[in-house]
Amino acid sequence: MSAITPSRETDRTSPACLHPEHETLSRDALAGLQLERLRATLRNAWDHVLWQRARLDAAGLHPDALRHLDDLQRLPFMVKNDLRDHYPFGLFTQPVKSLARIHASSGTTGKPTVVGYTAGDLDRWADLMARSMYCTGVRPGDLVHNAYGYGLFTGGLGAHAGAERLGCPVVPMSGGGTERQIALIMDFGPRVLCATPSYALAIAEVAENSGVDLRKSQLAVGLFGAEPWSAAMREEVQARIGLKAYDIYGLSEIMGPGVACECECRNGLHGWEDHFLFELIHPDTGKPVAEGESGELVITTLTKEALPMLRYRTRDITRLATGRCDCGRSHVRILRVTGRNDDMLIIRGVNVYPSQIEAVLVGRPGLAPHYQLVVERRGSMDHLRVEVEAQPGIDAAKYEAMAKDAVHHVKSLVGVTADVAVMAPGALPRSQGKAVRVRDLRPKAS
Ligand code: DLL
Repeated sequence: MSAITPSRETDRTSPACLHPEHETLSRDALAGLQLERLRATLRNAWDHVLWQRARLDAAGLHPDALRHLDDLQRLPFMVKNDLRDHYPFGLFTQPVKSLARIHASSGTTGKPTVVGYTAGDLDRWADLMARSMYCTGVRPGDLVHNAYGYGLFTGGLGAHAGAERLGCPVVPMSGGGTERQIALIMDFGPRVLCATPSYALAIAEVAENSGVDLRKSQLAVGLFGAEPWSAAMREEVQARIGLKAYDIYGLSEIMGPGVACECECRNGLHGWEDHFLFELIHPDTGKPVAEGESGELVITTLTKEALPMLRYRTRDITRLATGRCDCGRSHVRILRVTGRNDDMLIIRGVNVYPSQIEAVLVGRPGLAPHYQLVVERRGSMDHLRVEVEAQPGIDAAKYEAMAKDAVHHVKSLVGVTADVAVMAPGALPRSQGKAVRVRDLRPKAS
């Protein structure tokens, strides 16, 4: 078992809550732990949720019959609609009165998806968030400025509990009130910023417009997630705030933030395999994809008590990398999540994710990293218009030439034909949480 590389001279022994011994387990030992935990999870689901029992029985997967991790592949996937169909608490293993907390997704259409946690679930979540923070270089005592939204969204409370668990004081800002956020960052001197990448950028912009240089603040580490963001966006946010930005992933159905997180090597996000089983499937066939290929992430919880999720289709598209990371951790690496299946646009037969367009636009001379994609139906064809802002101070007479240049790069790098409109600074809405990247003006199918 190799040790995890310490990052700073001041590094302290990792707090016990992180279970560092689990992070470096050999693959065999990890598989043994997963099998034991999977059995307990199936048992919990079979005993307490009739719907799960019926599914497990139909698949011949009585908890005692589970011999290998691969046996789980006999079980059909779970999807978001399964949660909606059992709204609000139908898939919980315990009555609500014995739970410690409820969260719900912000679902833009239909009923929200509701998730529940026992006190033990919250405890493990805090541990995993603390572990995620630790592996980005956050250490006990570091002041954490938490600008993820508090409430039904899991970002705020999830990051909050993780920071406290690690022994970090937290400034519980939530999203919004951007001027105030900036003032407190400058006055309190936090070392760590938690926010969506788009809100981090909005904070940077407001600071610049009011003459505040965030690069002179104490901020050194950013834990950014909850939405797709490109490598170009990472460069942009790092340069403008003056910190090192790390990608953190999670979803409420599975837990919340801290399902996976980058370490200081930034070689992919370590998916915490002592608590989750990760599979990658072809979104159309449901068959596993080969290592290195892109596919949809499917997650099974191994330690969730209140709401065990078995083979949950996240809709998130990514690639997986196995093999021990330079940091010493053995857990699988989830490469950047490029987008959700649901967000994929098909423009004249070409599949496009907003983050691919972002990767082309962000950093192009004269363009600001604020954009939206507008999808319209023209005749029988879908049409894409990219609206992107110019940087402040650029002569509007140049917008047209900049737009032409962007059309060319979008076509050659993403392979899709789009109109591009370069707009004046401030023309597009700013995010305080998850950015809205697509305005879909196509008629809704009835
Ligand atoms: O967004 C949890 C979270 C909070 C993660 C704070 C990280 C930081 P939900 O609101 O349930 O939970 O949304 C989950 O957001 O299925 C992805 O599509 C997307 N997402 C989350 N993290 C990332 C990321 C939280 N790092 C959905 N990169 C997921 C890309 C992400 N997409």
